Amino acid sequence: MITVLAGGVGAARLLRGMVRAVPASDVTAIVNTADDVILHGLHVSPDLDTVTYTLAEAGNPETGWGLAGETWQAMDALERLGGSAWFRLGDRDLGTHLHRTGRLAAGAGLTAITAEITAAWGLELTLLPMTEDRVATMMTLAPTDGTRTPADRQAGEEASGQASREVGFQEYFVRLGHSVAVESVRFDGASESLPGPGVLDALADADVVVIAPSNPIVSIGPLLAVPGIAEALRSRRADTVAVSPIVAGAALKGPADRLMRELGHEASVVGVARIYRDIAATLVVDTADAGLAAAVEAEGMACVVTDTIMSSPEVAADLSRRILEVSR
Ligand code: FO1
Repeated sequence: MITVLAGGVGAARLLRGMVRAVPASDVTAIVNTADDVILHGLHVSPDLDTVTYTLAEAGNPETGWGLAGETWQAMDALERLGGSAWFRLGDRDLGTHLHRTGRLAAGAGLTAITAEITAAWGLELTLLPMTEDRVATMMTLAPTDGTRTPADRQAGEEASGQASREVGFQEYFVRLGHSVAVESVRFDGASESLPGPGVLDALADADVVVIAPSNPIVSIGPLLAVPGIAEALRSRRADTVAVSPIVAGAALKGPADRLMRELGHEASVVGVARIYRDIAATLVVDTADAGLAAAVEAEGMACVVTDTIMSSPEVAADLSRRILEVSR
């Protein structure tokens, strides 16, 4: 069995390749749920849905999230009523959230509900929510008066009266378009959460564990914050392979590079190695970073250089095969 630690878009692209390299029934993805959000009374699980729709070949290829060919009648009706529609929920996507919310209200767990949804889409891989408990990524935004040092920041806040403020992940990522500097990130509820059903078994029983090229801070970070998961990974570090989401110092999509810098990490494959070296023995980097392979190895990880830009499912399948070769 291959177990993949997954966030949203980057992980979905890798999984699309993985199920072309090995039977989908051999693949289990442990998926971040700290992006989940309750909107209009509905429980939305963006990373679970992004992986589901992408693997079902029904995802919106432009955005990477939501369904292709969506209509927006419900959002338009909501706006007419003065409701907030900044988080775009398409008419068909709403069916997923109606089902999930109704089943949760009936007492079903998120893992069983996710299995119902993947079965309905005819998927054979297993998606496991990292936990069934509430964990929410919260972003503390840096004061906008541009102060940088803690002392200046303290003075700045007193002077401008602008305390740094905390917002939910989707408000940061979507409403603010992740265009604001972040001072700190926390995963509310993580320390009290339990790994979801099947999660620790999926880590213990896997022939290889792959950390997908998702955002190390806000997609993989929450997984590692669920008690038990990081420990399980450390115990099998030797056959765990991480794929860098940073290529030539930048994220292919989303704010991973900026977030890493704002939180004191180096936004490079070396910075990624420092984050993952305790839980994975190998880091896969893109050919653009071949010159940094020695620097990655100096951080204590083996470094594999290959094409990691998954421009097509076939490239993702080649990357998956390379990952599985390395881990043997
Ligand atoms: N991302 C956006 O940038 N804008 C949106 O309006 C938006 C809506 C949305 C609806 C359902 C869903 O499953 C994902 C959605 N996303 C949207 C992506 C979402 O913010 C994800 O959390 C990110 O892709 C990070 O994983």
